[in-house]
Amino acid sequence: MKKGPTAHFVKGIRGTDEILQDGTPQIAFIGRSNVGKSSVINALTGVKSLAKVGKKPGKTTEINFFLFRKKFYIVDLPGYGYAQATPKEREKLKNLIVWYFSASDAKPHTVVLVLDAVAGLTPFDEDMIGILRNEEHPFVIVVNKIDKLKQDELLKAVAGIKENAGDAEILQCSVKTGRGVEALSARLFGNTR
Ligand SMILES: Nc1nc2c(ncn2[C@@H]2O[C@H](COP(=O)(O)OP(=O)(O)OP(=O)(O)O)[C@@H](O)[C@H]2O)c(=O)[nH]1
Ligand SMILES: [Mg+2]
Repeated sequence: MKKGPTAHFVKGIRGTDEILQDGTPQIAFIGRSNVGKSSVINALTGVKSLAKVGKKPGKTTEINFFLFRKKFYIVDLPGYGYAQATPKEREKLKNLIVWYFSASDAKPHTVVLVLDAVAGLTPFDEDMIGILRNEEHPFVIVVNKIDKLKQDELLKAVAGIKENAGDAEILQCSVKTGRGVEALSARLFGNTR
């Protein structure tokens, strides 16, 4: 028997929706625009074109829910800090993100804050960490695009992130080379299939 894909798109929301409270654990991905959130989601699920990659940044205006292995929602949130968006657009996206974490009925099982290894932790990310801590959402930091740094540069970058991220758990990966993706998958979803 041919097996279907392990993940599929369920819906995109812009406000309150019954999906937020249907009991399926939500693993929510957040981070600056272009850090590779969608790429990480596709690598974890093994479904190549599940979340749209590298189209126009800043165009994701909804909170997208994907059902994974029939038992998790992978939640792809819009990226923040997209420089080219108008202030009004940026404000709207920020409000949607803040709403999901602070005002909606969502209680994400784990929040995955994705960073770009080269850019490190930006003020936007520090604001986000503040919100996650305030709301007591469990989160992990994933440093993506580690293929872009030499080993000593990477060590320095991760040390810098650690310094400013308190005692947050930090994982590393590269979607390009595949390094760290299995470990991230095990951390987020266990090894259940
Ligand atoms: N070198 C390298 N490039 C990567 C990696 N992961 C993603 N990219 C590239 O980074 C760009 C942005 O990736 P996306 O997955 O679309 O980023 P995103 O965070 O979902 O962006 P938004 O949806 O705009 O918020 C694409 O061109 C990807 O191919 C990686 O590990 N290494
Ligand atoms: Mg994306």
